[in-house]
Amino acid sequence: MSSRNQQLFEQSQNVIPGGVNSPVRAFKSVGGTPVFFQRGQGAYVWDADNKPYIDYVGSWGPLILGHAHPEVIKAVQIASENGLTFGAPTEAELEIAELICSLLPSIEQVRLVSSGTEAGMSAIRLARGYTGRNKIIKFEGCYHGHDDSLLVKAGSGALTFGNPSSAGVPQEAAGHTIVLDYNDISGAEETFKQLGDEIAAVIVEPVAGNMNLIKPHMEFLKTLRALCTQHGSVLIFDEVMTGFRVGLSCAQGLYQIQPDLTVLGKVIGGGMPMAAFGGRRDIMQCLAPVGAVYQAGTLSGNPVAVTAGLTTLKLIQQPGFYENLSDITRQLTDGLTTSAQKHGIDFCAQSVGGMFGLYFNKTIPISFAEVTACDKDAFNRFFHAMLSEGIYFAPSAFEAGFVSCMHGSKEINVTLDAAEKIFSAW
Ligand code: KE4
Repeated sequence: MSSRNQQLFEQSQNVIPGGVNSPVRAFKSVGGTPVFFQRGQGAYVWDADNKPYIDYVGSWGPLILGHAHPEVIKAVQIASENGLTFGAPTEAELEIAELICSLLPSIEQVRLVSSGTEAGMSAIRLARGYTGRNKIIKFEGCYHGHDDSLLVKAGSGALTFGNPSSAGVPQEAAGHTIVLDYNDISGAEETFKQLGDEIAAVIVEPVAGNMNLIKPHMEFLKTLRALCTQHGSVLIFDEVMTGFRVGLSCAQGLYQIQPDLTVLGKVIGGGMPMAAFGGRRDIMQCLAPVGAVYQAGTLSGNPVAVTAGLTTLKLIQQPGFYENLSDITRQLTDGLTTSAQKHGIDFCAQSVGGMFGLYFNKTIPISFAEVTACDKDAFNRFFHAMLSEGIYFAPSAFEAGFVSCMHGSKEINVTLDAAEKIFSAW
């Protein structure tokens, strides 16, 4: 008899394209039937057949406190009883804006929106409006949401402009975007040498998490900062994933690089639809209603999402929060690596704060080319074997994984025992 997951997936595909509301959920990369979840609590989720899993996706990053944290739920319940949205300013929006500005010195002003895509798209428009320039630079393998300007793949050569990476994106929209290689310092230097005063912005994931996890070379981020300063371009750190995930000061604090604009999402919404973009006051003042760059949103800063975010941002400030999160994440990556290598399997892993990457490869990849050369079939085999053991990793070899503060030694040991069982029979 087919599982409830299979029944629901078959039914969903009749009324929802691919049966999902976001492509990566469809398991296209790993194969098989996607898991429909009905409940989450702490480090655990339960599928439509009521099977429990230890969850290492956490809704792709927002759930740093785990599922249904009691303080977040309570705060959301109270906020909801006072009204779901007003389409008018609220004190809660002021409170979270002041909190974000206090936590990130690079952010002097911030605008709340409802998704990371909206935040990234708005930051690009703002940078273009501020500089009066059109060209932007992004990096192969980095994902900044599905705005036309950013759904772009590398052109034929480093200095040619991008081509759409999706149907429906006009060449005119993609044509202003240059796609370079992540961690390629000389490529960035050469591009700015040729086009520097035409570049409105560089947008980069300061730790890449959308081509599995790729750490930046220290010199890479420093070079981007120096080039943007030299040419009057806006350096945008897309911290939708790394924001308050890799540390309380985000990746910009970890690597001590001050961007001009920062894009945030995921953790700041605490599981509710909320994102933000912010940065230098002189740039942010170009935004309507003060400046000429238009940006708006019916549910931007709605009080329920803001309350979930505020509660989350308060709880992650607890002493030792990130030390513990980083430690438990490292226990996972080190344990998996030790187990796989003991059985002669080409496997390695790494983590930054509460996010991690798993690679079926001899060495840790440092570029898009290297990560795409990792053994995807081996990952898919591992993914499904672990899923059968009740361990839910991201359903793609090209995604990062996430740990919450509710993952403890018990969850890590159960995960490592399952991995040892799988690797010993590899
Ligand atoms: P959203 O529009 O999905 O809220 O955010 C887009 C986005 C922007 N910037 C970065 C660095 C991101 O990682 C994301 C979204 N991340 C993906 C996970 N790789 C979300 C999962 C999905 O697309 O369903």
